[in-house]
Amino acid sequence: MTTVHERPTEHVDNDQHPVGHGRMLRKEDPRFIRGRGRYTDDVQLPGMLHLAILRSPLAHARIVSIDTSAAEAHPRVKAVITGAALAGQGLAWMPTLSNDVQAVLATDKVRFQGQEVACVIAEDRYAARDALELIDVEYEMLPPVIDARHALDPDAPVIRDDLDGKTDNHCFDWEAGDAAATEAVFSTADVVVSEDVVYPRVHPAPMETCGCVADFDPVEGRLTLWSTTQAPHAHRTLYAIVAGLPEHKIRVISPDIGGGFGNKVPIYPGYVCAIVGSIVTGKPVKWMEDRSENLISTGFARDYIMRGEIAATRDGKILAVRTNVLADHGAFNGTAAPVKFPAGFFGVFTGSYDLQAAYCKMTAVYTNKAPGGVAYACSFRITEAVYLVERLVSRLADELGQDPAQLRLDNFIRPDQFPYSTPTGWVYDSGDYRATLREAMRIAGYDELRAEQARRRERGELMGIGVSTFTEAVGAGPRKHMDILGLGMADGCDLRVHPTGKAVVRLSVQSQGQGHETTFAQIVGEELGIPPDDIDVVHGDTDNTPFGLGTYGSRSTPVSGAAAALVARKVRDKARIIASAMLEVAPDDLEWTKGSFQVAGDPGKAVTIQEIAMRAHGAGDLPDGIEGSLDAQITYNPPNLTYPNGAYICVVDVDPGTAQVKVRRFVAVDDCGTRINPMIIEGQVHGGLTDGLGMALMEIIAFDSDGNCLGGSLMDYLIPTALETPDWETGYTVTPSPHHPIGAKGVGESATVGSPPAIVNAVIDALTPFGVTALDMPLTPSRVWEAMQGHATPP
Ligand code: MCN
Ligand code: CUM
Repeated sequence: MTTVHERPTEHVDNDQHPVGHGRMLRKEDPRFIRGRGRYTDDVQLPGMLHLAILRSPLAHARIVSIDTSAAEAHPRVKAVITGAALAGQGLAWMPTLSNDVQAVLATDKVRFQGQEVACVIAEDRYAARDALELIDVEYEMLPPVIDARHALDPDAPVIRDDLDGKTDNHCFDWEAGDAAATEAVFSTADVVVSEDVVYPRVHPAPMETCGCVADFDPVEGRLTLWSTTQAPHAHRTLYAIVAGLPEHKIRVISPDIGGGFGNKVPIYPGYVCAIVGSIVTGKPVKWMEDRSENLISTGFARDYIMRGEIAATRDGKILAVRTNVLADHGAFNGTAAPVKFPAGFFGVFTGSYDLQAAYCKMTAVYTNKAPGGVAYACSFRITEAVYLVERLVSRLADELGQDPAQLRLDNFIRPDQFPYSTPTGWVYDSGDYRATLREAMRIAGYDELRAEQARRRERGELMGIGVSTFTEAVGAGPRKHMDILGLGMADGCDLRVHPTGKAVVRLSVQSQGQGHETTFAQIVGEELGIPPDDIDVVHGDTDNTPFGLGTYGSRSTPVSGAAAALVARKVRDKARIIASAMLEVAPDDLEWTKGSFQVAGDPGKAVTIQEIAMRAHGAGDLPDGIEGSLDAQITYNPPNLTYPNGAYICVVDVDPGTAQVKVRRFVAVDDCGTRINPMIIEGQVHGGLTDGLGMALMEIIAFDSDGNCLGGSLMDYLIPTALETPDWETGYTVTPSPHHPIGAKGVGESATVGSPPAIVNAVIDALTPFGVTALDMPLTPSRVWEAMQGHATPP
């Protein structure tokens, strides 16, 4: 049972003014609950073959030779493909979403354990796997670079010697803010607190692993690809460029997806191998990775080593934040981030605070680990930024002897300061941060919790209270600032209204579990007065949806949600003209009440949207300029991102004997502007909080010094179960986005961003009697125990 406290006083209550049926049950759930979902692995085509990938057992090694003859002789094997074979077609390397290149199949060297070396295509999945054992690869081991801190050492082996003239493991530098102005503030500040913070490498570990079915029709020259992708249109364009096929000959279908969490944004070598395999064999080819392959080779998240500093006055006015980051990008820069944002949106590390100055310097390096970096509900690296600043602010509160909630209340950007320009160049749209934190404090009973903590400390019990507050920047993005590989980040939306008034809306984003088939029907239903059940949502198929950049960075509601509202308004404008002809009055004399136009002052004279739709398709003349339908299409280019915020309070108990951390209570108050479906929002928040709990307490992709991945199964890579997960308590405030047509902001990643610092702050608070001031995730019993003994172990 989850307690849901939600009755803020000073804000609109979205449960009373829902968007198109508010808390309606999810339209997609009947098919999921009854086992009728259709996932990539459910696709079965006549004559379909199966592909398996041979992966490197070593983190860094030169390939001396590959002998595939025994595998080729296997009676059920149809083809064996190596990097050398791909190189002949110019396909051994592919572009990544960050303007780097990545090996499809290794030709020269392997650069991380689990890297793709060769693939087998066979009549069934088992034969393909068996034949992998028959491939003989001779490697010459090279010393690996595992610790990013040593990647730039002068004697470090060069990982990317494939890049022209590359003599080190430097990937990129990035900076934001004003170094001199920040130094000026720091040099005169009363108090400066600094901390080294590691956000370890974690993995999104979606329930469904990655895979695809490639079907190349040599007669039509047409490729159909069912694939686990969060961005089918962007992927299609990339395939078109790489394969030299025209886009209209490529159809990418992203069917039901069992969780993405950013893991399904990159293009993986397996997709390319399956496409090549289908072209080579003339048959459809399926590739589905297993759990270990997913964990060791696909897009990871985080891996930031950060040094943070915060400057303040003695009485608690926060003045500036400064940070230096070492980013571990693995062997290839496979991050998916807008081109001008190589560090994602880490630039929002100034948090929700009104600062005089801020500066960040970042160095990204290559290491012998899997590529990726942007995944796991990260809001493009805002997770790392929020974690850093929220650790610093709590640390500062300790240093000043102030309450961490009060220090935040005193330093927030005030409502009258919006739109607020941050020292690192973002323009926050709206928020009432104090109201949000006060609501969290009210639900938690903050003052009583502090009193209880004092009583328990007397008794030697280790109770901790952690606070975190955050501002996210979601909804990438204005196309003049943001693109991925040159593709501007706008979204299309098509709306068709059938003669009987039923509608179909086609989106360029698609759901991996977020409930788009419901919420987008609600948006259109609200705008047109059509019941959401009468509106079908089509997504995830490039042949049947308008171009757009896909679902990640919680951009669907901010960008495509706006597109859906505006395309519906376009339909309504057309409907008004037809209604004016039907009612024989001027269009301006009509009033729109949800679902119908009526003559002003004469409510008896009205036509419903369904009647208008029938008229639009009916016999006889239509008003000038109206074609025979209500259909409309738009492309929406957002003027700014949206900036949701939240305030989280966590209560933990640490067992003094075993150092086990138990999250006793967790209060999350989120503000995502206008709330479309409060039930879906709660689901998103519950899931995100559980992600955050996992990262804070147990998840880590670790490596030994040889580069062996120690997190290659769910026995080693721990994720939370119902046993560790507390009853989440959620609440909300509503500060609509001023530039979004319905005032909605994104929410899909908020809780993952905001919860880890609340939990870590709570554990450090609990350990105050031991003088612990810093501790890195994951807070496993052994690590907490070490801290209690006075020495923290580095991750
Ligand atoms: N919503 C709403 N009112 C708002 C904001 C959102 O009702 N004011 C609803 C939306 O209509 C949508 C859902 O909440 O149904 C999430 O919306 P949004 O915040 O726009 O995020 P996206 O739809 O773009 O989803 C992406 C986001 C990301 S980037 C990750 S990572 C993540 C997340 O969603 N992956 C998920 N949540 C996930 N949830 C599931 N079940 N599976 C994933 O893979
Ligand atoms: Cu960064 S995980 Mo989501 O953006 O798909």
